[in-house]
Amino acid sequence: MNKITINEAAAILREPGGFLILTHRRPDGDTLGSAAALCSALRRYGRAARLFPNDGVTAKYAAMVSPYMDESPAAENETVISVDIADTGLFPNGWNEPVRLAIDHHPSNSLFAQDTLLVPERAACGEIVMDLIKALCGDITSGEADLLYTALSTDCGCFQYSNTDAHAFRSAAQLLEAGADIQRLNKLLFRSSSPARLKLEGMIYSSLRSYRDNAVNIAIITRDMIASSGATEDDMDDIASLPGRVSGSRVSVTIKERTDGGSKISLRSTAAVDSSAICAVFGGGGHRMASGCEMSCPPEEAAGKILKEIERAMG
Ligand SMILES: [Mn+2]
Repeated sequence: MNKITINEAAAILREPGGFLILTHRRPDGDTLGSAAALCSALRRYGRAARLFPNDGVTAKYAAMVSPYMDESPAAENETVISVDIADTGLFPNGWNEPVRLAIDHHPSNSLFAQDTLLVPERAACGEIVMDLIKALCGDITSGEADLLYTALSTDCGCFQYSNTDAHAFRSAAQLLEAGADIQRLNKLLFRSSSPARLKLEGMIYSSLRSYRDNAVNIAIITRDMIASSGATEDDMDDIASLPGRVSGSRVSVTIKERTDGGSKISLRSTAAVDSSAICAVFGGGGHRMASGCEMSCPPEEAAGKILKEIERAMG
């Protein structure tokens, strides 16, 4: 209910007893890196701390969180802290209890916790946790720097998304000075993919359809392509950004065949084209530059329908 300051949040961390830290459903680098770094700092401070188990941790992040998530017995009187969780609907599977302190950067945070440290201008929750760790311990270890760099760099797309600001670069500089191994982490997080993902990307690129001098690009991902590449849900991360990589692309469409044969459609566009208005024609919606809709027809037919609306919108 209550919004609190960084010093008030640090005071909660100094309270006696153990700490249990929650990460959000379908966890990303920000929630996992922030939670693990906070857990490490609390242990350095002399507190029993652990991460609540999250069944959605992907292979990329398993090694960095396992020292904090596994083999960590429950302590007495645990204070529950959530990181990077905007609402109770995003709690990890198996958690339905109240939260003492929420640490978050989502402007939409519903203030579900007893106290909330909310800093919406931060690109990543990891930057808020970094300030908290400095308040609690006075410094950041190289292991914590690795975890916080993971949090920050993944939430701003390796300093490429529009949320990347001067503060994000300053945070990154501090983490580098604290010993973050950015060569290893950048390779792990941004410059490596599973063979299945690469195989699927190859199929997507080689079957891409381009219109209007490459201004409109449509990718179709069939169930056959997914099966023959061996790709799993873990391999589908940010797949909707692929057709927009064609130089000169203004509207890009990714159509994924659903298990029932229907189509799930993602649209990305430059600010000049309102992609949410195009998706609204088919009962979908979203943001001006990123939106989505569903159709019960197969992908080929869906491609024709969406192309017609894109042509109309572009004039
Ligand atoms: Mn985040």
